[in-house]
Amino acid sequence: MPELRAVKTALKSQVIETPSWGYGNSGTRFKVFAEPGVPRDPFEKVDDAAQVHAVTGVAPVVSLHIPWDRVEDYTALARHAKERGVRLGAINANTFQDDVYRLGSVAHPDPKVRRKAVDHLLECVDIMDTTGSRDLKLWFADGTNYPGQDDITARQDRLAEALAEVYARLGAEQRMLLEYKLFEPSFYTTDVPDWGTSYAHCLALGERAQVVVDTGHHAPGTNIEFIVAFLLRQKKLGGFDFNSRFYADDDLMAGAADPFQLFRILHEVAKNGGFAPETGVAFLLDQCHNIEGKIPAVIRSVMNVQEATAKALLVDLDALRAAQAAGDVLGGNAVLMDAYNTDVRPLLAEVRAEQGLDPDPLAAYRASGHQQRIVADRVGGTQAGWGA
Ligand code: AOS
Ligand code: ZN
Ligand code: ZN
Repeated sequence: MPELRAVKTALKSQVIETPSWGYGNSGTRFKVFAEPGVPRDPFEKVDDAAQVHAVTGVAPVVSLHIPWDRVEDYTALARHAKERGVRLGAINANTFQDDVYRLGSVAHPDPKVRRKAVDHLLECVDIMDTTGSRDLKLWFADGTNYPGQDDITARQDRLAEALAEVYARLGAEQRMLLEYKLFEPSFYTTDVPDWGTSYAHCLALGERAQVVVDTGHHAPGTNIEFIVAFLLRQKKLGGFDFNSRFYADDDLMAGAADPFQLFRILHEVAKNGGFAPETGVAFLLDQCHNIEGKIPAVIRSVMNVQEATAKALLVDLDALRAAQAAGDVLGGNAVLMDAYNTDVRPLLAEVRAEQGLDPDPLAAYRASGHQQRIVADRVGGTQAGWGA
């Protein structure tokens, strides 16, 4: 059995990065329901992220999205984060919301549009230099809607050229994380549709280019844990965008739709050393909270990731390997299910108490008075997400 003290230590040192855009208003293309008290600027988003960290103890990093989080002075924003007990994490680029990107960004047929897109990515690296961020996170909406609209191979060439220019600009400690997505907003071809395409580009670029697995970006039934295991083995797993999906890129709370899938994914991470900081796997949330309270939803998501992590760390790997070596199919499966079926909530409550935290982060947040304060103080919050 895994040693309980080691499990607790691993749980205490877990780092979950929360997304600035998860704290703002968002919605579907049908309606954005505004929530009172949402942040009016990136400083207030950082304030909300700090609240999540204050009650969970494992969310000390907030990732930014440029231009949604564009500020005059990034040093001031980084300092503000530090004062609040958190730090700035991945810089997410945005090459999808300007009119010129109708036919794509880095893979656009027009070199002038490609230049604008690459310049934006280079600007994001400048920002990373100031904020001390390690990761440039790239997701491209690029693709086509109709057969014949553009040349698939030429688009790959343009994409590769753009990525190479940006990769060359990275500092020695910085990484490029390339996200893939099956479809949407392009419906016929997407230029980075799957982990294989992302992996191939990252391989060509170099060791500081790695793949991001957004759990919502796959076809139904895809075995995501296989992808995770494969990428870890190849040292190409840069990180996760955690969220839940029922149908497409739903961006619901991580661990809500399929906690068993999250456990299976994190089991591969645990088994293959992915929680060790030196492996560099970033554990981000990429979520939008359309109808639920935003800060409590982020807290719940962090707790869901913690619960799945605890279960993954409780897998008896010795027993698992023994069963596998003996060809004991049901035995191996039982080892995994035993861990998954363990109620880890008392363990996590204990871990939090040992960290000087309230065992119940949601109750702690409710008692903090932060929600009442922001509703009273903040008027005219910003809309996070598409089109913001
Ligand atoms: C888009 O579908 C991707 O999941 C992005 O990672 C995300 O939603 C956001 O744009 C951050 O870049
Ligand atoms: Zn994502
Ligand atoms: Zn997405």
